[in-house]
Amino acid sequence: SIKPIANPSADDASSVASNIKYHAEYTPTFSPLKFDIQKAYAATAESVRDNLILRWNETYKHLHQVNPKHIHYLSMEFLQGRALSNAVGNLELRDAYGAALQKFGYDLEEVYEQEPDAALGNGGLGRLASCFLDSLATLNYPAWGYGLRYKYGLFHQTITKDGQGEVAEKWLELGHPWEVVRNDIVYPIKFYGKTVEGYNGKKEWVGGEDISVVAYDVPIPGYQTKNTISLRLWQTKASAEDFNLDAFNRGEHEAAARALNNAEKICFVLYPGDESEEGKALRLKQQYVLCSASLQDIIARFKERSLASGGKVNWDSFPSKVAIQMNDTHPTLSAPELMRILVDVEGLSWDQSWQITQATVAYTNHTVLPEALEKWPLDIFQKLLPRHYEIIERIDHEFIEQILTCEKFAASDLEKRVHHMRILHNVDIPSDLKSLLPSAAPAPTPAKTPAKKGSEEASATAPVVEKKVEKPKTVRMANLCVVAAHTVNGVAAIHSEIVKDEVFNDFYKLWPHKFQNKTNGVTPRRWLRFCNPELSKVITKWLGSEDWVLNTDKLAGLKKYADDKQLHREWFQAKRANKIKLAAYVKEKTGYTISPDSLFDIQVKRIHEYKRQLLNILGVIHRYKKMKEMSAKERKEKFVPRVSMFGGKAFATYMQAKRIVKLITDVAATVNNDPEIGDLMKVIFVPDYNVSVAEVLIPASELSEHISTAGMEASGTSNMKFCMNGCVLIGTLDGANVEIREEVGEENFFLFGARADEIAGLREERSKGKFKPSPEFEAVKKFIRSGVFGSYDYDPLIGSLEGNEGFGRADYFLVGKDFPAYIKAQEEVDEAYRDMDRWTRMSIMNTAGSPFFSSDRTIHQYAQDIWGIKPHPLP
Ligand code: DL6
Repeated sequence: SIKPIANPSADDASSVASNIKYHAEYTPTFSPLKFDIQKAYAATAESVRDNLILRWNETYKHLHQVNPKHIHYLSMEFLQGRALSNAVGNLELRDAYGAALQKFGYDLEEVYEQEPDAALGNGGLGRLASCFLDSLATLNYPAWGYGLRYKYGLFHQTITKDGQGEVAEKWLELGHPWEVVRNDIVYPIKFYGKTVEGYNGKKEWVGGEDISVVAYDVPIPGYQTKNTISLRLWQTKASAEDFNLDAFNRGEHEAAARALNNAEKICFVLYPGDESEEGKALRLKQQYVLCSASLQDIIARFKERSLASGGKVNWDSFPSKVAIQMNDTHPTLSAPELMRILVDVEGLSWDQSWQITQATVAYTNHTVLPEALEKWPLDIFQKLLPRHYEIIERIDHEFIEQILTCEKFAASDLEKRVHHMRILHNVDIPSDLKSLLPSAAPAPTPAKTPAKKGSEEASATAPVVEKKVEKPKTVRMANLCVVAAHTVNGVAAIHSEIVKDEVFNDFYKLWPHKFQNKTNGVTPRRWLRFCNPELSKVITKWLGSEDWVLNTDKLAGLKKYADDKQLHREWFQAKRANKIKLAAYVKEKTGYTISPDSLFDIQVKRIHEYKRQLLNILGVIHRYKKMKEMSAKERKEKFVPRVSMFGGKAFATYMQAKRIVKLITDVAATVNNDPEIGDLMKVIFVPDYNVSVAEVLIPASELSEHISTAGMEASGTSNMKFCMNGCVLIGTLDGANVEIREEVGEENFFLFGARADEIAGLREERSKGKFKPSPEFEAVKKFIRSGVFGSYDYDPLIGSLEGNEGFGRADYFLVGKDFPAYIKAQEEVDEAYRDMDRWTRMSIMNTAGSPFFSSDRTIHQYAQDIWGIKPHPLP
């Protein structure tokens, strides 16, 4: 609704109000005739940004003077969410801005909601990067975040009767007040072309396609500090010279703008489809843009600061000033790009450059899924980045030599190890290294006696006509990361063990010192204090101060009141207020009515088979089926009223995940309209799950599901957010669940399912047909096939649980195996929820057990153990 402009001058009492007014008048993003809520948002955001820019400049000046070592966090994803509420919160200006907006007739919360999420990420990996920035700023560490500015984000998810649809995310459409375009920070980027030897014997990369990138800076404010750091997002562009005016005037409009379009499309979307060659090349271009632009920027600053402090550039000091963290394998090209700049541009020797590179870069692994460890087809790579290919070829060569001369490996399996560990895959071993292979030893002379026809020997000596199958040649980015990085870390204790014992076991044997664990964390500012003011108030009251926001350890102080009835009442009321808010949100977004008296059971995360949303919905179907078989009285006695909520995006080309979304929405349509069931059961799929939606869902949650096949979820971070907000978890012993359960106490966690060390054996059993599914599991599948939830063809989905022909590996994610244990654990949940005292105690113990999962703890550990950086607060 459009409200008439208030008369700000009449209320111009506070400086905040006058600043908002100033921005409304002098930076008119919208019509000057009205001060509607969108304009109120834009003016408020600009007013807050003024404040940030002041702090930002001071921080930069201070750090420029002191010139300490900085961490540079390179990530293809940053899931920032909304900035206004976070900045107002971190600057502790809530009261001031709330009162100022009241003068204009607006509510601060409503103004917050005008902001679209900066959704430059896919899931946990991107949100982790954003939590890390918040902690880095708050803890006064010198830091930069580097990413890409995707015009259309990942995608906006629509939910219709056909399941998930995808449309472009329009977060930039109305402008984004939180970024400052830095037209003075522009770097050239090259693709394709070839390498030539220059006059001095140096390699030069020439020809090809040239574009530029420009920086967009986003201020990241810390909490209770003036320190404000930068997230620098790169946007690709072509220059005006690349626009072919002659062609345009001839009417060849598309051709005239081709160079512009080619440059700009690199930053259109995150994770463009990569099935086609073009798609693969585009993704690799994106990764190179991120790495090259960031490296050029880091090096420019290093040189500037070295020269400013009076001396000349001392390259050996580079690692004492610069740490680079590669967030997963996407920024792997940082290592060869740093090598290229040092060797080709700065003229350093190969050996010196390699030492500097290795001392600078570190790698975080976020997945054990083999298909997610990136491999680039060698031909595409070589064509697009010819100089980097040469550099990688040399790194690979030196690495093979190291393996072949390493005493840690037995001679008998050296060749296998080389094949497994080297960076270039399915590429011949360089001829000069072949002599180092054990098989290069002269073969024993063959026996002279003629073999008998038909004997084994005969077939062994008969000429074999080998069918040559060309194996795809690839560049394995994870292997390059491990070779180049000084440190490799996993993101939860169990995951880091799997990284050492399985994913990179050979590398671990070679370099045990490289491997570390850094259990993930989440910022308690956004994920408790700001998103859950109701519960925060209660916590602050009982702990006697708000110190816990910075010193999360203090939350443990709640333990001693865990049985206090007064705290129980207040805790329950806070949760209930959040549940009422969520019920209104669900009504608005889905049209379904849910009761705040029900147990709110939530699973929100990317939709993936290993995360097993399928197990959850099969459990829901099992309940529904049981309810339908009972009388009204029986079902009321047996089941606690429950709302099962789901949210998350399925990757656009991941069909099985999209079928899971479709099944959930079909079940919702049936169950929610079944008059016999009423409030005893509701199923909700919350569309377009993102950070802001999470901020409504998580505070209202009572039970949350983290039910991945053990060993497959690297960590999970929503589990930490739920736990902080007093939600009880049901889950497998996977990722950070393991540590959460230890911290909150096993009686406050619903555990079920096979353990990680049992999975391989169970899969083997399954593939040999030895697994006998439970009758309940069979009945649920039959129920779906009977058409209760509509006529959609669920065979490809249900078939995957049975290993039907054409449907891939037989229940690879062991849904059938864990199903009975899951159902039992859910029955325990019902029982516990009937006893509200018990449940509230469990809820309190979850919040009290959450301090370890603050990203402040994680960042301190990275700073000390990996990056070697120290806090530098503004004086
Ligand atoms: O470390 C952040 C986050 C973990 O919490 C999740 O468990 C993990 O799945 C995610 N990893 C990725 C990487 N790609 N894949 N698959 O997103 O990282």
